Amino acid sequence: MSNDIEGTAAAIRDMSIRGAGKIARAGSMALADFARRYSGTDMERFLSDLDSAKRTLLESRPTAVSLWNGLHATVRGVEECRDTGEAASLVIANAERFSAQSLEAVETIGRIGAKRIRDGDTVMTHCNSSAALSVIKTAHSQGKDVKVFATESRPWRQGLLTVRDLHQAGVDTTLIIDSAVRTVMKRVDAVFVGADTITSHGALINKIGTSQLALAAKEARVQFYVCSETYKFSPMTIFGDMVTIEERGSGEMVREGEIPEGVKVFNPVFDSTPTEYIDAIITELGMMSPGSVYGTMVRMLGERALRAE
Ligand code: RUB
Repeated sequence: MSNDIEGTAAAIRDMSIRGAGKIARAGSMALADFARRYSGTDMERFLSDLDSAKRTLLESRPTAVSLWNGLHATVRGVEECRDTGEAASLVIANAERFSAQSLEAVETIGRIGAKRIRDGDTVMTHCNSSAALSVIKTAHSQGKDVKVFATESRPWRQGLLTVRDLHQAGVDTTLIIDSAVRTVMKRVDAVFVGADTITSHGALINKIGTSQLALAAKEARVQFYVCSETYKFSPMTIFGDMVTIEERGSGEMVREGEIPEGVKVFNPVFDSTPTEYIDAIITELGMMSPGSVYGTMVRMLGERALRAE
């Protein structure tokens, strides 16, 4: 297995590369790199090596379907190639296309979502989502006066990345602890969060605590928007598969010796927000209701692909 595949998988696992969009692009580019360096000529061997590279990357983190979709988009059509040269070129072209479209989607989501921010609005965001930040930064760059409350997002504290990014863009930003969400929600006009996975019935899987923001927003009658590229829609959920919620180590929550031996630590890092808490999903194809996710996926995949499953 190439070092780049192992290296990228390790970087995703230890979260040096993180965020659903970024891990999908990094995985896809790692496959392109693998294809670029491939020197063998045996097609069967190439396909099996490519498949194990894909599996190694997929095993790095289990929750974000963006990784699965990105890797599958990267290897699409490779089995029909006549030789390893053609197959490698296809993998490279697929990866470049996926990456470019993925970055373009984040920009489009920014333009669409920014229309939901009025001059003088205060918004809240959670964790660190490129898609959600694209919305906020676009609104700011259009000259709107927008204030942001950003959650710390324990235990990994991705909120610190968010406040640095927003501050650098010149946005008026306030960091809050996760447990301040309900108190602060009274001052908020809209919530914008990202997505790791959207199920076929429109539920959102995102950073742990997202569902608490949604609940507090509903209670305070604050709009709750999900910013999600369509490659975060999960085809597997159409066939009844459940989304695996990643659990990470106790070391992210407590240091050695900080709690008595025998006390257990539970660290799930994503949660599920039911559809009834979501006002709209902002995608590169436009704003849609959670109820439109299934139809959109069927159109994107083609009904024939679904029946073949
Ligand atoms: C990141 C997270 C982000 C989504 C969307 O979790 O939950 O909200 O991945 O991000 P982690 P983006 O830090 O554990 O990866 O919009 O950048 O794809």
